[in-house]
Amino acid sequence: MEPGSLPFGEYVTNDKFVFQRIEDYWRRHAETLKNFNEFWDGVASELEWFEKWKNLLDDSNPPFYKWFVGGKINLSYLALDLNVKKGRGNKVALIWEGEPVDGNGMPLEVMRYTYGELLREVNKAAYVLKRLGVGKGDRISIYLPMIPETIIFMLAAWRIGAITSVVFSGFSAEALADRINDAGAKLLITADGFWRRGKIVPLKETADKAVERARSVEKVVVVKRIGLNNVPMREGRDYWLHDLLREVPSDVFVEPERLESEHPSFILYTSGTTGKPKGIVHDTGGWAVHVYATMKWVFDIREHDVYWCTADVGWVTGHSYVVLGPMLVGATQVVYEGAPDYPQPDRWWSIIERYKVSVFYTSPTAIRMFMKFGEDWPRRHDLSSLRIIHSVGEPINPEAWRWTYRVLGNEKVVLGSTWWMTETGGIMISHTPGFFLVPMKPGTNGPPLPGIEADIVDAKGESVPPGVKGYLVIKRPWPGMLHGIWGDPERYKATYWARFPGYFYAGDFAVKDQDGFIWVLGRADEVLKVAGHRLGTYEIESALVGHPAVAEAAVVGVPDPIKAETPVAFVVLKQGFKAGPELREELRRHVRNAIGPIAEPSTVFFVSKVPKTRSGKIMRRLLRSIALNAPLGDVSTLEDETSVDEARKLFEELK
Ligand code: 6R9
Repeated sequence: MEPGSLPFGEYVTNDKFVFQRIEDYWRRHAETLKNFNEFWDGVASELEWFEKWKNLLDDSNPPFYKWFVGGKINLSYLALDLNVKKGRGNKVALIWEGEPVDGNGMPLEVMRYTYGELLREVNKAAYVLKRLGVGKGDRISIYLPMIPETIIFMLAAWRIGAITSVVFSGFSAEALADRINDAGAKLLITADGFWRRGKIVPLKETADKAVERARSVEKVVVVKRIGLNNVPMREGRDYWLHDLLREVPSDVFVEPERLESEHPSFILYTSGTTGKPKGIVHDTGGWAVHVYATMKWVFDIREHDVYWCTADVGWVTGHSYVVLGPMLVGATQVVYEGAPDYPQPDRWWSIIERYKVSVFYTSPTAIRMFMKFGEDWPRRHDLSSLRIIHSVGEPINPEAWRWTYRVLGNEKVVLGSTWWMTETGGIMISHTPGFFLVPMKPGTNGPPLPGIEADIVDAKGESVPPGVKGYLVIKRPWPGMLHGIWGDPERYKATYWARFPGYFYAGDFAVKDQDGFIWVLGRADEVLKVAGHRLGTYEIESALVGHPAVAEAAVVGVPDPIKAETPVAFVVLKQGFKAGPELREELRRHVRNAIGPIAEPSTVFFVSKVPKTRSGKIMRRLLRSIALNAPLGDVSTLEDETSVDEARKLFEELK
């Protein structure tokens, strides 16, 4: 979406919801900002605290803000004990479906956990963690697929005040080792393997390679997901979870720790523009308040809803809106193992039909893939239970919005695109059917949430008028905000708070429309969103340079019809190495092994130079133009124009 002339986007409403006037939303929104402290105080008071906070927001040492100072809280208590106390002990909290199916396409493994059962499982897991020597403030790395144990161990860790560092199960051994080392995790939890598209992914093998390089790990807990034979277990270091559980008293109760609001609950590594991924740190109380509020406002969860967020727990969406969010509001949720298009492109639609999913949270990439498969697949299923659908991870193009609204939503749903990021901890800009719903527009993110002050500014930090593209900033602290980068306070300041002093810099380009709705256009920096997954070009370049044949590498993102963006690499070889299809494949494989399949460049171009500015910076804009065969624009700062011509020539030949 490029901002054209105003107004952009038609209004869409339907008679299933009450759509209110946009002016009235802004009036309510202004009140929340005017009475900022009272507003968030009221929201936070809906949660149960062991001790109430003394100071709602300590902003005496910006940007090191502290929320709900003096408050004591526990996420596992809120997610489980409290629901049981409120009479939801027999309500299903989690429906899990494995990938393998029978001859009729029905899942062979379905597990249901009530809130009562989940509380028992989490107590057992917390007991296991304690027995293994894990305590408050210790970091544990979790390298697990989408299975109930992943959720159980995250909640168990938060019960005892341990800090989780979940690493996406699609990441490589190297990426896992880096994250373990940075966090200084003493325990790793992994599984023998998992199913994806009919194949077993042998996770423990990869975990073992990582642990060889991860000095801090003392013990490894292995979940038997598949029942693989010959899983190498190292005596004294590796433990099967089922063996550990055998020693746990069946009625064990582990007292939830009364944690300070600012106690870190998780570290999640995410890509930036330079260097290795940053460990984004989130607190306990502020995160809980933000996630709880957005579950109500954005997803409008009611007692009988069945909620399904398709994100993997390896990403922030899985943290906030799979593990914690649904449980804070006592919802029933679906979690699945596998892939959207396996064994057939209607796996998701069969899940929605089978469990009568009513609130659905997914990604534009998935939607675009389903559009390609055609309407027949969803039409074979009864999707009439759906009432709210939101997407996340990247901009949703208006065509994908319209397809979803018509084909999945039967024009009777609220359909939005929620903007937020790992750093924000929770949704920041969205339509809010559970608060105050304004008309939809295909492709917009909508207005900032209540209590959130977002704006779009120019390079000087001045607010820009509607229709003008600028940088998205958050002008005030918010409860779910990050609490720094693990072990690197200077980088925290420099990355987020230095560009526009006093404002949080998101790194996105955005534009406002005439109604004040925000349309996020994409990253303003060298961060890629490949199928919604966040990757730094720098990370991929480092991986390439790690190959013996590569002298220099430049990576750019180019548009892709399904994944939104895909990495393309330009590589300068060392002397003595010969460019060719074999080396190209080897380099792609090399990146796959170094980071993970999501980072694999779609193409590698061999060039003799990488275009650079006179000050030595790679001219990515130029490479992108070359890869897209678009006009080059201003090349006056180029050090050596021949490299542009050369890259362009090569691109022409290789297309
Ligand atoms: C939650 C998540 C953050 C980046 C963010 C932006 C993009 C996320 C979006 C969106 C347009 C949306 N992004 N949601 N862009 N519309 N609804 O994705 O976190 O992985 O940290 O990525 O994703 O570019 O800056 P994370």
